[in-house]
Amino acid sequence: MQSQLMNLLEEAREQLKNASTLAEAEELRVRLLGKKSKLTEILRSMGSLSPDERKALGQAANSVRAEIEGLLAERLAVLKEAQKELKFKAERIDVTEPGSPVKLGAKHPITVTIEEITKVFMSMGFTVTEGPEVEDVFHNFDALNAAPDHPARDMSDTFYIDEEKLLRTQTSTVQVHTLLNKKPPIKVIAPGRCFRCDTPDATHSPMFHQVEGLVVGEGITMADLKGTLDTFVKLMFGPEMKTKFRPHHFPFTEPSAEMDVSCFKCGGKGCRICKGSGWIEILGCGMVHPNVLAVGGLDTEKYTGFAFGMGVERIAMLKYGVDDIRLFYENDARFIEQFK
Ligand code: 2U9
Repeated sequence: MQSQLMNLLEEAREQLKNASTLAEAEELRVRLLGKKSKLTEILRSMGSLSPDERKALGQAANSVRAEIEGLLAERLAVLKEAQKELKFKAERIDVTEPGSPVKLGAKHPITVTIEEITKVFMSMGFTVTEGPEVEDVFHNFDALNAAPDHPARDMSDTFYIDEEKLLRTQTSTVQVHTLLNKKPPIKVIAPGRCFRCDTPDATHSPMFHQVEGLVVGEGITMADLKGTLDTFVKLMFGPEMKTKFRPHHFPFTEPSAEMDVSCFKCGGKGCRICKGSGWIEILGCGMVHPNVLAVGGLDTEKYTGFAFGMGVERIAMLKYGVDDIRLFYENDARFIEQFK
């Protein structure tokens, strides 16, 4: 039995040396020291021995067990260390590596254009006002002197939410709020989104942006309108720019005009952009109709005013040479990036 124990120890030493994973070592623990192990078997068979023999064999078996346990612990420690090393190797990171580059966005050209327009008007003493995109028939049409049968009121031109509510078709609604809530002198611009039932094409979009302006006070004349808008053009596009006013019609202004500027591209000689005329239309304007001033409860003998409106997309297209309005809404980073 003593020699059996020695063999057992040798076998254990050999097997433990070959155990290459923690799982294998665990398996060996069960096999070498567990209830069904040879060692347990030897200890169980000691019943038939004399007390002296039993004592001697018991001591020998216990020291073999202790030795195997020691070997096992040693092997486990080695394997655990190796496993840790492997884990560290797999998780190794090079902290000196440069970070991945972050792709930076850019301000949208419509935002840039609105900011530029706003900056110019603020330098001339205008304040900026905003209002809701969901409006009512009163603020969008009635208050702006649109006849009951005006075509813009039609369902095919305006997005109605219900009989009364609609998506504003122009930011004039904001100045109507101003007229109702503030006393003259009034000098405001209203930038914002507008909505019209238009089928998208190169120059139309059902959602677009406007900047509109309103000036009301005592003794305001067409000369103030012309001077303000001419100054705006020179500050916005350059001192060499010329302006020209052509008669037009809007329900909310009387008289009304459209303003042309000398062509951005050819400077007035005539080119493809200005269709040979040397001029480009950039905004509409006029003296505020007395019916509109009366909505704000103003004495139309005492107060006069002028107003103007421009399409931001149109200005951005002319300024940056963009030939299709739809490019502004496609969110293609390659397009937006060019305006950095
Ligand atoms: C009030 C009174 C009058 C705003 C004005 C225009 C002329 C105009 C168009 C330009 C191109 C709209 O974006 S566009 O389609 N706008 O021509 N807008 S005068 O007149 C007002 C506004 C508010 C209380």
